[in-house]
Amino acid sequence: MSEPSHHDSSGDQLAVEQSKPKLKRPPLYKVILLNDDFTPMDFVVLVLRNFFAMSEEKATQIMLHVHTRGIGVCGVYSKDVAETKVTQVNEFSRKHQHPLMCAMEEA
Ligand code: TYC
Repeated sequence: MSEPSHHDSSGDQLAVEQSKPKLKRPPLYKVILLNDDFTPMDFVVLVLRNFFAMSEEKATQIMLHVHTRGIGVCGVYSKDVAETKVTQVNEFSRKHQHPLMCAMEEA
């Protein structure tokens, strides 16, 4: 940014720093599921339907993607919403004694 010079009442020069407009959008986060060898496929589909509002078809497609590729994206959210989903899914999985892992990463 430029640094225009100003004069005060005594005539001395003052350097006035212009503030930069700070307009960055808040970051978004991908909520991801990780594959494991133990969680039943039906349970993963239930999680995707209940916590990510997916149809049976979409949930099955994402579950199979994670099963074959090892990782997959459930959705993209603000930081707060992503953190809540990760906590809810992991608590739900532990409650049902499954090792399913849900995590988040910046989109
Ligand atoms: N690999 C699991 C099985 O064969 C199914 C599974 C899919 C587990 C996706 C986790 O995120 C996952 N039962």
